[in-house]
Amino acid sequence: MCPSTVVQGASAQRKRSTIRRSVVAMIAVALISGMTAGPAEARSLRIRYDGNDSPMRTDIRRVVSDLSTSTVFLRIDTWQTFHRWDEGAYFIVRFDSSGDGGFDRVLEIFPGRRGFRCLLEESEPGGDPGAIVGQRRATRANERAVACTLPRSWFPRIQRAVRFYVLAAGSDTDRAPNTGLYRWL
Ligand SMILES: [Ca+2]
Ligand SMILES: [Ca+2]
Repeated sequence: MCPSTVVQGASAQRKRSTIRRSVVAMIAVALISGMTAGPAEARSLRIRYDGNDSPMRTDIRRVVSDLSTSTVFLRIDTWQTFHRWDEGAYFIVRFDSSGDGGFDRVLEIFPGRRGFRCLLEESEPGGDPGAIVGQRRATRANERAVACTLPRSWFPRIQRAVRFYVLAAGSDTDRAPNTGLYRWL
């Protein structure tokens, strides 16, 4: 065997073992990312639509909810753009989270000094706010949306039958849904 053949053979072997190592590394990465993405948290994205049915700038167009094992996400989309200083830039959400027919939490989304805030309060069965449970900064994906992400632990006990409604409040109001309550987060 001529020396150059030996050298070529050794280099081909090195190349093969490098490829093998890369393949093993790729499989490991795939497995790890699969493990993190695989048993993903149970989510429950729900989208509800409400008509252009009030003269308000903050007339509700869509209510999006998503419940995970650790958070309650609620987003309100409006038909028009709105800002903190607009009249009626104030939303109230009343929850019957334990599904027993009386309200137990009130969420107020209101304009703070630096942006919208999400204030969660306990509720009287009739819907009047009581003691403060917690407060978080709201997020805005665009000028027609405002959203709150709250710890699920702030709610007493979320049942599948959780019910709620959203109100845009100002000199006028828009309710979503127009009658009754949304079911399930
Ligand atoms: Ca509406
Ligand atoms: Ca409505």
